[in-house]
Amino acid sequence: MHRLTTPKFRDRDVTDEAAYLNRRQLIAGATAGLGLGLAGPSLAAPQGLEPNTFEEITNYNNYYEFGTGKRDPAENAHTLTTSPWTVKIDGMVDRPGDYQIEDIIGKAQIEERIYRLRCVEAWSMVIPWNGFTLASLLDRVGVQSGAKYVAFQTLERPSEMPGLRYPVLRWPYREGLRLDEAMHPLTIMATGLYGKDLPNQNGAPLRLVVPWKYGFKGIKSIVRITLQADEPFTSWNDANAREYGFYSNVNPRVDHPRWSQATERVIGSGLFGSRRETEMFNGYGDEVASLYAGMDLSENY
Ligand SMILES: Nc1nc2c(c(=O)[nH]1)N[C@H]1C(S)=C(S)[C@@H](COP(=O)(O)O)O[C@H]1N2
Ligand SMILES: [Mo]
Repeated sequence: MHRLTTPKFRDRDVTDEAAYLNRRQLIAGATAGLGLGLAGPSLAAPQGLEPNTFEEITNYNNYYEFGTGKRDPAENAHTLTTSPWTVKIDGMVDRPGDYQIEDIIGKAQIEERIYRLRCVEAWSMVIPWNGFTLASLLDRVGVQSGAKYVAFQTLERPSEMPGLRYPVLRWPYREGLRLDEAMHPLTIMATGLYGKDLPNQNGAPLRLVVPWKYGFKGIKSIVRITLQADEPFTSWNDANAREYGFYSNVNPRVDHPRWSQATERVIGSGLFGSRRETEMFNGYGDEVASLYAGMDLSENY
């Protein structure tokens, strides 16, 4: 079981680093000896995750409201006004309303979570997020019994988001989760990374992180959360349903129609070179596989 919180990662020193390298070598050696290779069970769950640098995490982004280039969000997102910021929480909840971001974050229990991020484009990073569980926010507003899904919406502000001029997606960017996925303890609302406020290009002031799903499910700069009975409209599914399913769980055995999902390019210089094998549920299968028991994951991609 990997660690959910890693309070020591920020003051990790040379000794920790050496111990970490040693452990990785031992694991690699053991699995090689058994003929299991890198996909062997010892490496199945993410452990000893080595975070990407702050530079990498904040300069290689997807945030199409600011342009489709990987550098566009870092160059353009500084124009985004993130204060004041209101999140409308509505639909099937006991306490709907327009919540101020200070109120949401102020009452939340902020934790650190080091998670893999696997983009559907077959690249990956490791990001040390700060945030709180979505479940804690949903508990606070009171989910009603008929609610089965959670819908999320990003800000749509053309004056500050140059990418909205291009009809790449049907704006605003929208995403959604099944209620049990939303309530899962691994699902967080991120408010920061590396102990700093979330940079705009990473989705300030509030973005979703669902580590076992492709990165596009992690909707940025959220202004609305709606509890509802029906499966939500989601932007990428709308743009191309065959390529982007509602579930979009990371799955090395279900290829994108235009490329393989078996491996991923590691941003930065990884210990084992620049590619690694993609893991089922991005390595979080022990925690989340039961959510999909009995489902055909190539049908429900
Ligand atoms: N509103 C919005 N959210 C978004 C996106 C986007 O274009 N717009 N891109 C998604 C994709 S494809 C990925 S891989 C992640 C990237 O998050 P990061 O830039 O913080 O690494 O954000 C996701 N959330
Ligand atoms: Mo992505």
